[in-house]
Amino acid sequence: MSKIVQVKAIQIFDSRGTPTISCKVILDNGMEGIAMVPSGASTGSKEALELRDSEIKYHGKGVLNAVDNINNILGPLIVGNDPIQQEKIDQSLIDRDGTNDKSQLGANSILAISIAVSRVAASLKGISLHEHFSDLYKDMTGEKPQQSLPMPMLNILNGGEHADNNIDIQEFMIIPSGAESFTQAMQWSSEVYINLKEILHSMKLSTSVGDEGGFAPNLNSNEDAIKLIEESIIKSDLKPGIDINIALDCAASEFFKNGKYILSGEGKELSSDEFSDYLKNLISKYPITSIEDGMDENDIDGWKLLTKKIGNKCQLVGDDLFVTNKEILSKGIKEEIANAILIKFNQVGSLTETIRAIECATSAAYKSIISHRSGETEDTTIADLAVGLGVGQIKTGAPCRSDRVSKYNRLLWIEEENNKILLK
Ligand code: 2PG
Ligand code: MG
Repeated sequence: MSKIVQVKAIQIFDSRGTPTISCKVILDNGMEGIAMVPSGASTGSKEALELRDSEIKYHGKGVLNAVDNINNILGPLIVGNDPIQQEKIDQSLIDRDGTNDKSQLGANSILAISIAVSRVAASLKGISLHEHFSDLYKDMTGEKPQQSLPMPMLNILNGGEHADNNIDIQEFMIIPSGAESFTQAMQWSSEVYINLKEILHSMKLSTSVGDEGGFAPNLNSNEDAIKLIEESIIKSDLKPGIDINIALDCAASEFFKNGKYILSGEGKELSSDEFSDYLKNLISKYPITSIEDGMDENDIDGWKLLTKKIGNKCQLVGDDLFVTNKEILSKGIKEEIANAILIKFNQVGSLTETIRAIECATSAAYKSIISHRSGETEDTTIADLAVGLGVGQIKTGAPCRSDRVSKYNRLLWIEEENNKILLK
């Protein structure tokens, strides 16, 4: 048995230039696992706490206290443990923090260790990280998942909190559903992305990009964004609704004020009923097969309405709604709201709890989508998580910018090296 001998963290930077944590777990045989923690901009209010220093330095966003918590408290706590015992290690970190939302020592500190432990455990076993995740799921649930390449959801037009334009919906994604391999899915997506750039350029619209690598032009309405995407699919000699579908992340909590959905870009103030009709109208006109956070995270009646109206025709994904939290998801399942969950491990703050949320979704026939955050690093762990657990879907931004393509590039290698792991 190999043991953890040292856990070491430093402060690094994410794709927005904001500090985040990098953590190394080192074994007695010299092996190392390294992890970097992502960070969101449109966060759910029930997410586990991301510990930030409240000093003037780094605009109050330093993570030096969280780094200290790793180096001085949490790291020493797990020295001597076998890294294969992920659940046991995660539980001891959670217990040492002792709060429900990890606010004592920080979800970012706990997650950094949790991921680094999994990475070094895979090296120790001499297997790929996705294989290791598949084993972990089996150890925790008794069921070995069928590994698969996930269908990518690529955010090619950014609005909301992720861009400085006037578009209220946060993400306009393409899903290359008709592709037969991950490589083909990425080829089509990159062609659509470049064609969208050419169309925007020819219309004299901005081609600079938002936080997730998608373009961020000013447009008259959300519907105009969808029309431009449809046009760029056609310009790529692909068929909207057959080769490529469209997905939205409304991130509706960001524009829900005093009981109304305020679409300031198009001068509309809508009730829950009206906004659910607005979305229903969009899916009837365009090949939209997935809508995330179509309602505010606390507008449960709105969610019920939306699910009743379009839940049988469209994937309805809870992100801010469920925050990768098994308990919150279970409640939502009972209330029959949404039919899918977005999985972001930093929303809950450990690998074990992330896997439990996925298991809970699967057992209720809710779909899971593994997701990046808008603030990312070159860490590619989510690519392996999507494959190892065979969840079938990943969203990790545009096919542009290293923080986004690093995940897609990892998946291209997994496809190349595993001819038995197919696109789901
Ligand atoms: C989302 C995410 C990722 P953020 O809302 O789904 O796209 O954004 O990380 O800012 O919460
Ligand atoms: Mg979201």
